Amino acid sequence: MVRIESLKQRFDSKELALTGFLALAVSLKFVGLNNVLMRGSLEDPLTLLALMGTSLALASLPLLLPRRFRGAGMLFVDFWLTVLVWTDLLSLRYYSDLFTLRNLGLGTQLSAVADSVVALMEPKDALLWIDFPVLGYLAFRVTGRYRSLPALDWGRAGALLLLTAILLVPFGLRVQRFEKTCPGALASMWDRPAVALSLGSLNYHLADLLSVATERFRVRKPGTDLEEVAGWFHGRPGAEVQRYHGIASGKNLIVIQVEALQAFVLNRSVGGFEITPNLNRLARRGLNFTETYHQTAMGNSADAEFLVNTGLFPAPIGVAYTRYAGNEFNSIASALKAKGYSTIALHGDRPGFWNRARMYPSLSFDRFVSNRDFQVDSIIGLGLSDESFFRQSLPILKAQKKPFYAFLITLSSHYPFNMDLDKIPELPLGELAGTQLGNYLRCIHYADAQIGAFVEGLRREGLLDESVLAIYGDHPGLTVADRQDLARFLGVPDLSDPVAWKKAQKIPFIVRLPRGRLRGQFSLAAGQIDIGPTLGNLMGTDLVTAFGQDLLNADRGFVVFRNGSFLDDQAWVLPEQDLVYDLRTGQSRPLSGAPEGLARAREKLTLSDAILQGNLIPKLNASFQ
Ligand code: GP9
Ligand code: MN
Repeated sequence: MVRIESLKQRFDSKELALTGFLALAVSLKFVGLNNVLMRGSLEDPLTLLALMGTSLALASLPLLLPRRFRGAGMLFVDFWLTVLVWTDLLSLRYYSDLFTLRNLGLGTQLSAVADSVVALMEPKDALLWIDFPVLGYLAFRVTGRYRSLPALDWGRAGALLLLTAILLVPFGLRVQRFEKTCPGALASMWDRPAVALSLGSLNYHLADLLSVATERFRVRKPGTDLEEVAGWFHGRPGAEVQRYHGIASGKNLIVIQVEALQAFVLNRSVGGFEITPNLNRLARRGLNFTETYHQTAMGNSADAEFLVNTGLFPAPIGVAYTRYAGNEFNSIASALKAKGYSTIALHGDRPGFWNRARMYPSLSFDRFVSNRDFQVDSIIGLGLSDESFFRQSLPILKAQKKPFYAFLITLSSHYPFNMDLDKIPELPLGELAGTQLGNYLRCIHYADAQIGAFVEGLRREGLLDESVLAIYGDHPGLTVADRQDLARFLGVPDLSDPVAWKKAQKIPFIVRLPRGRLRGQFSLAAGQIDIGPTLGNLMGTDLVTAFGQDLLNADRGFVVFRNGSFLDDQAWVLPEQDLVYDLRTGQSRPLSGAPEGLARAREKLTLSDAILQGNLIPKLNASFQ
């Protein structure tokens, strides 16, 4: 009783009412934002409670200030949270994405967008500010009369901090539930609007803030300095001494990253139907790297793009596309731009997904054609159907300034492979009908047909023989849940041993040179990180800061994975598990001492991480001059 009395004395009821007003105004703005993202997206009571709790917690913070600054503090909170909502709205209109603190470093891109910011504003945005003069007036009335600066009141501060902590409990519970249903989603932030739909838009920002603020505690500094990284690259032989260097110099480069494409589908039939007739033909008549592994980590599609385009490893924590879009990069596009190429990326999803709209300029793409530019006339799953995507990409490439580098990312064969199946042709699947594997085969068959039509279109337009065409899969689509079905389909007794499963997850990597020049099967172990150097060599450029190798000149495969495991043509080493697998027999044995390759694998990862964390590419480039 005594305590409550003493607390009562410490809080002015008018100030509390003002705090409530501010919290309500802030809540309404973020509720409105959530409704712009998706109507009814706050139906979940915990999400709504978390949004209101956080609003009230933020609105209470000015009460910690000396009396006479409290009104100004409230205006400060209101102002910046309103700016935040407005920035989100503009960002949604421009990028279909939300603001993130991580993109604050993208100054150069901001200046490009600055002109259009005003154009993005709408008269109704003024509604966001109507509470501001009201709050200003009331705050002046309530706190303007205070003159003195009382000594710090610990009881009051303690009560307020306790209240804030309690108000943030729903946020914590909501995050916990989200992490259960979508593990790793907060660290990867693959789709910020989706996170905001789950957590509530205000709490998305809180999660973003916490993630940025705690980053330096989570990221271990690689302790590698510029000289060490530069020394590593300087010690390598230059590309010009390599075979086939520049064999396709001056030609266009068209790279297709195919969603969830695994290698086992190639040259395989179901019910007498070839699953991927078009990829099979391309593989037969071109360069086919049959032992290619995906090296993606948390960033799935985005990591695949990153590995291929930069020759760097995915980020050790989080996702390079969302965390390091402000860095400078050497990339296939930057190397080809230096030779006078125009560069373009095309994808049928929202531009903000995986932060692509911010990342592509950093990867030196001149233009990004997304679902905002395509006519979205048919949708499968996450976005524009592959059929429409390729149909509309063809005239864009035809009109593109030559020579060009075009990077196309497909979408329709996305997990869980059952979205809009009615729009995808049937396959005689037999007992696989209706299973995830069966649906996967249908999606891949569909994607293959669209690639086939695109290749024919390129031929018709006279582009095919003027271009190098490269196709690869971004990451596996099937999961361990499909293992038994897959084993039956492949006619093998079991896929539960790690080597068999690892091999079942291989991805295709196929290259067609103009007029089908160069063909052959290559069975050295390869990774996505090798794709850039291999294509770079054919195009007559050098990706000077790539960690992969040109597969046409390598005599040994060496593939390092983000988790520190690595493989060559004989063995797969898992240092964390203290195991080596023989890739031919599948037999394992414990590691005895440091295996060959361990130091090299670690070194590559450490140096790549140092480049990302230190934004070292500009300095490295200077060291090459
Ligand atoms: C989204 C698409 C899918 O645009 O690239 O990404 P994923 O979920 O495979 O990382
Ligand atoms: Mn993908």
